[in-house]
Amino acid sequence: MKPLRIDILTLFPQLVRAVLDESIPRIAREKGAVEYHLANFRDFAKGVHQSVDDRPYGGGAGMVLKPEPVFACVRHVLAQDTRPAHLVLLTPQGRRFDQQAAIELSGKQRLLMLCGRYEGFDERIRQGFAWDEISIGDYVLSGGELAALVITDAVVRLLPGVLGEDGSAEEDSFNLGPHGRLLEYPQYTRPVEFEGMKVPEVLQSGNHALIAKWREEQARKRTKERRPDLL
Ligand code: 6GU
Repeated sequence: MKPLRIDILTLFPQLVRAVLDESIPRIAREKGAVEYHLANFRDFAKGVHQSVDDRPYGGGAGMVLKPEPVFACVRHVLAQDTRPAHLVLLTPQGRRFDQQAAIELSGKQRLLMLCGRYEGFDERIRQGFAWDEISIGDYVLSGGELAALVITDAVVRLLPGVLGEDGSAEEDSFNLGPHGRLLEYPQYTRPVEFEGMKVPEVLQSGNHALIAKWREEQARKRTKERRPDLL
């Protein structure tokens, strides 16, 4: 299988690179499951100041991302590969990102993510391409970079071979694991007693049927207490 190609268009490629160079995003790349390409749309801005933003028509606070450098950068990046790209625009106005969306995006051949800054995008950026507009939650970030990294992390860990074949991804909270859409059960490792807190006897019993039953009960209890909306 060809690696998933992820293009991230950002004014802060070093910020993005720093995260992709660690932990699971890095391992995913080293295993050949994904390739990352960063582009800075400031490189496509004209004039000595290479401005990427300007004041909003009609007045108001803040600055707006100009269409020209973004269009030029998106077109340049798209032309670097013939695979069809799924275009993601990071914006708090987008559909809410969740595990289902991560699964969906992990099935694409290529993702192109545009990270905005400032108060917004010129509306013609929206109109110019068939964006999948995505938000990672109801709060305001200063730019799309952290959202693009959240999505990248959630997606690449789902790619075949990245987490190993032990079902780690399947058993995570929110994935359709052995207990359905439930939060994870409590986990323990050695020592068997730490500062007076003991590992439950059942987990030391070696009785796999009993352990599975206990874990399912715990997952249900935890979900009921913390996230009843999932039940
Ligand atoms: Cl995708 N972008 C920004 N700027 N803020 C956000 C967001 C995205 N998702 C939640 N808040």
